[in-house]
Amino acid sequence: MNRDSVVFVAFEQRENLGIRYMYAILSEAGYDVHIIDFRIGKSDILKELQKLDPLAVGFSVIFENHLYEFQELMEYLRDGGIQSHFTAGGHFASLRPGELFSLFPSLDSIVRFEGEHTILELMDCLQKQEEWSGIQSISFLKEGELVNTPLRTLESDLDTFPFPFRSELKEFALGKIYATLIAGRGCVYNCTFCDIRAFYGQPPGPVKRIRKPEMVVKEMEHLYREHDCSVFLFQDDDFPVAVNRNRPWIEAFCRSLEERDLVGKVMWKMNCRPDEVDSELFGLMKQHGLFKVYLGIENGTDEGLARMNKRLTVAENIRGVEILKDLEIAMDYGFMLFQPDSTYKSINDNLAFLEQVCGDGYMQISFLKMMPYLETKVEKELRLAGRLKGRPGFLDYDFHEGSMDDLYAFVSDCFANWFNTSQGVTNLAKWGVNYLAVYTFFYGFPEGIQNLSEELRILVAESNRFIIHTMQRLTGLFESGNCSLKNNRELDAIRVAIEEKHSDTCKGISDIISRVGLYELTRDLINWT
Ligand code: B12
Ligand code: SF4
Repeated sequence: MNRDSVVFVAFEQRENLGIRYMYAILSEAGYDVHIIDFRIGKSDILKELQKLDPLAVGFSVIFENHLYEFQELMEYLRDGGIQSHFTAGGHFASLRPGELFSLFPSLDSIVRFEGEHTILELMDCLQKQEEWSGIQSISFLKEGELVNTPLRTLESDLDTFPFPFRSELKEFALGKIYATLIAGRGCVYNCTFCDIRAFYGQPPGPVKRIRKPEMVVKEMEHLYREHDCSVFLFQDDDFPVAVNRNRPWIEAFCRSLEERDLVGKVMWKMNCRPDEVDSELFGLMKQHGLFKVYLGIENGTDEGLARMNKRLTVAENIRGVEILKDLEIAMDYGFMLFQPDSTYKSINDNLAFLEQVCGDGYMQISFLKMMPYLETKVEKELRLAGRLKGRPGFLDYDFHEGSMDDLYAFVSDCFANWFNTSQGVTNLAKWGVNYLAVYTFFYGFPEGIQNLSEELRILVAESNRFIIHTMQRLTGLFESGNCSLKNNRELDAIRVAIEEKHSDTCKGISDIISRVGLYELTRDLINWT
């Protein structure tokens, strides 16, 4: 066994920053660290582990919906003869260690909540063959009983961690390389559907920590100069932009971008709440590279927002959207049209809201059903009401009205390609916007690009209106109570219309994306003539 080696098995559609922070800490301490993307499949993971024969394997269970794939993988690895210490971390692992042990009996330990300090202590004990059961923030089984050691205080200064480890960075668009990063961890709000507060609120220490702006920019500069990276996607749940609390942070961040000569050279995207959008501050950020904002809009009625404990109003949602449109900053948003207490009226009111904010095609429509993630208020309330169904990782609920379950089943099936696939309209429209944003940021806004931008907006506006009108028709049909899912010609016709519209819109958007790409290829020629 290689006693200096540790391997993380993690979902890495994008860089898994949690793992990469721990990688940096462990390699600074002299460990030989590896990451295996768990999507390569269990037999290749087994082969890799047989080759590396590490002291420990760390499984990153940050998404509930991967639980059973991890379960199968761990059993397969043990059956394949892997003897390493198995540990796990992430949201599910931290919040429900007991359930994780019953699902993954071959686990030796769980590292709860923030992992950097704990994994280092665990590795040091394992390497020196010392007792590790006294380490803080660990769970293990002792004679079949769960032991949770006291939780350690969250690191108050995130800048004491080394920058996360980076391997080969990927292209964003038009040859520009991107990286994900974080400026802070946690959130001061406590929305009923979100598990961030449960995750960062349980251990002692502040629920929200923000890095020093100069250190964030230093990391960006390092990525720009050493990895040729010019697009930055901040993963903070709530980027520090609240005007009353964070103005000095944003000003220092922008100043630092100037001092390090990054203005005009790097563009960045972040996530925040609509009530945090301020025209002056966002104008300043746009001048310093902000090109896109993901807004947690979530709902278009005041009752819905109050039920979610969003501490937001519809008017604030609309104001945030309008400011971003005025500043011509691209936008994306989260929206939960279906919720445990949805009524046909609330769905129709929300559709009217979506039409109001998306009818102009500035952004594409997409929506979800609120899922009861563990340890959220929604999960607890549904459990108490006896409405929770499904197994851990895939918890679900029925609506109050049975016909709404049919409506949701029909909608999620018919729009599955549209909303959820990489080649669906929603994703393509986002990439259309990204391509245009990258082009505009680096090469300007010539007439040809303006025309493509307008074409995209018109196409998205048409497809948005199609969604709204189809949804209004469907809610009417299902609300009437006489709409059966089986042998229903009207529904069949709607399904065909959705497929046709989807296919046409996809073609239109793909064509625009490829024309932006061609434009980039012929850019020098265009400038020349
Ligand atoms: C980036 C991100 C993504 C990226 C994925 C990045 C990747 N790895 O490829 C993308 C955009 C693809 C994504 C998708 C989704 N995401 Co997401 N995502 C995030 C986000 C915003 C940031 C993750 C991050 O970098 N955190 C910062 C690092 C430092 O923290 P960390 O990951 O928690 O890691 C620390 C600890 O957990 C621990 N740890 C973690 N793993 C391990 C492993 C070991 C061995 C140890 C010792 C410790 C340890 O130590 C780390 C360092 O301190 C989180 C929110 C959040 N704040 O975490 C949501 C979050 C993880 N996502 C979430 C969800 C729901 C989704 C989606 C289902 C959304 C959707 N509706 O489609 C999909 C699912 C993806 C899939 N295909 O299955 C939820 C998960 C809820 C849950 N309980 O399952 C979160 C928590 C957001 C939320 N509040 O709802 N996501
Ligand atoms: S939804 Fe956003 S604002 Fe609400 S608690 Fe989660 S991260 Fe914070």
